[in-house]
Formats: sequence, C-alpha cells, structure tokens
Amino acid sequence: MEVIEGVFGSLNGRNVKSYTIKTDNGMELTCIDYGCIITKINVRDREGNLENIVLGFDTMDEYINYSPYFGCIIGRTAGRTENASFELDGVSYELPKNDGINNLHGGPHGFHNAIWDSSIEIQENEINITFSYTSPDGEEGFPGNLQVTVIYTINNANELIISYRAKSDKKTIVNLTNHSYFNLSGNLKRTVLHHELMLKSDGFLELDSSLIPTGKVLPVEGTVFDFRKGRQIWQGVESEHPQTKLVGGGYDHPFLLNANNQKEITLLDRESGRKIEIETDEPCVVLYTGNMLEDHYEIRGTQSQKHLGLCLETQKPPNMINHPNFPSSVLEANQVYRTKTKYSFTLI
Ligand code: FUC
Repeated sequence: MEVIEGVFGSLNGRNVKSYTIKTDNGMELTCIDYGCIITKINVRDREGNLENIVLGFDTMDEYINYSPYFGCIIGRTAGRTENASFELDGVSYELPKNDGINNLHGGPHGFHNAIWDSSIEIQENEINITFSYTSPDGEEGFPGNLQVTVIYTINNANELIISYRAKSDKKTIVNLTNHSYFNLSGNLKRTVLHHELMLKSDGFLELDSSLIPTGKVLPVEGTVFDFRKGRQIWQGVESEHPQTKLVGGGYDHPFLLNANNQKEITLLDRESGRKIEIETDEPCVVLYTGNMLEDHYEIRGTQSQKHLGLCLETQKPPNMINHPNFPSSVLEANQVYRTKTKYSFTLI
C-alpha cells in the first residue's frame, strides 16, 4: 500500500492536509483534515478503468462556496432536529436554525467544517487515518465537552471502514455519519437514476412538510420504498407517492435496517459493473438521492445537477431523541459512543 501526504489548501491561515491511500488492488482514496472530507475514491470498472465514484472538489474555495456536505463527517447530530431544540433531563437546549426553523446536520459550524487533528498508521495490509476533534461545551448549542475520533481504515481488500468514537463530560446527544455522495458511473458520466439499490429494510420514517421525521414508521411493502429485492432510483424520482414528492422527487428518508453487519445495503451500477456493499452496526440509513443538488457550479468539470449522486448515511434515526420506540442518540456523561460502518468496493 502507498500513502501520499500533501497540503490541500488553507483555511484561516492553517494548512489543510490531504492523504491519498493506494491499495495493492487498484483503489485510491483521498481525504482531508477539513471536515474529514473524502474528496475522491477511485475504483476500477469491469473494463479496468480507474475512475472516481464520489462527488468532491480539488480546492478549498469550492468546498466553502458550494459543497452541500460532500464527503464530510456530520456532527454532532446528523439530519434535522425539529424546531432546533431538544430537552434532556428537563433542560431545554437551543441549536442554530439553519434549515428554516429546524437544525440541520448539527448547525452551520458543525463537524463538517472543523479542521481535525490527524495522524496516519501504516500496516502491511491496511492504513488507518485517525481524525480527532474536541468540541467544546456549548458549541453549536450542545452540552458537554465532546472528544470525537473518526478513523478511516483502508485495506487491501478494497474496503473502507469508518469507526466513530466519542465521549462527553456531560450528558449530551450524538449521532454521527459520513455524507459521501456516491456515483458509480465513474467520473460523473451519468446521474444515479439507473443505479440499483438493495436495502434490508421493512419500514421507513414518515417525514412532515419540513422533512422532520414524525415518529411514524411506514411499511415499504407495495411502495417504491421497497428496496428488499433491489430497485432503480428513477422509480422513486418519477413516483407519485406523496413522500417522494414531498422531498422534491426522490428519497430523503431514514430506513430502519432489519439486519446489521450482513451486507444490508448494496448499491450497484450495471453499466460500469461497480458495486458497493455496506455493513453497519447502526439501526438506520438515510437515503438521500441528491434531490436538492443545485446546478450553478461544476464538479471537476461536470455541471452539478439533481440526482448526480446519492448518500447512504448510516446513523440513528434523526429527531428521535426522546422517543422511546427508537434507538436513542442520548450519550451519558463519560459513556463511550462507538459505531462502525464498512464499505466494500467490488464488481457485480
Ligand atoms: C441530506 C438530506 C438533507 C439535505 C442535506 C444536504 O442528509 O437529508 O435533506 O439536503 O443532506
């Protein structure tokens, strides 16, 4: 395996570092210490062409001016929090309102635009990049000094494993994810409309008009939300289902996973032959099909457009902090938050 370390750019007088990892089996991943952003993942198609399969930029300016959370770590809370507030033990906490009246992805100064400390460890068959960040008590409205570590492990089996760890000195809430937008066509040759997705999920969370999960689980059976036997994305985009229309044509929904660590999420593109299998210990995945991607900028020479990429955000269901029926995002003081998601890059 090979590592190339470099300087990606700078922010407020501080250099932003980049790491490019090359496996022995033709996969290359580049990430930076700003937001732990994965800027590029090159993998081969069935003909052997090595091409990029995520949305990303090559300059800091573009990340700052245009990026709708491309490739970053989201925290402290992924997704939307209703009315940008929550209650813990009778105390109410106010968060920044950065999506109408709601809080989105932990607020405007969330983990996605922090510069993290980083270090690299090289072994024979895997490389670990460890990112650390301490979010001070009260940052973006959240209680507790929170120490966060995110490790990207890349190995010779062409897997990426993201391990999350966090610990707070006060009771708080945490729900982390990675926000990579995948496009398996290679160098953005096509949209993701003909990508095929398989999800081991019998139910998804209903959203209200401001995209807040209501707490109601809707069965996928008989709808375009049924990915149990595989389904192409365009079917949801063209569907008349009120929940797909509500989110701008497509999906932006938390799916409850029936299984963990059993290839419960598979994305594939028949034309290129590329496939990603995802295994996680998280109870839910938010499928976002790029319905709100705007078209006033280019992504490495390709005009951005709706459905140019899709996100598979493994996490706990958003906004269900005090909902007894769902896995909770509450983290007790000095308790360790730990989750893991593995992405395997293969061919059909
Ligand atoms: C996703 C979606 C949101 C939003 C954002 C950029 O996680 O759930 O609706 O558009 O990313």
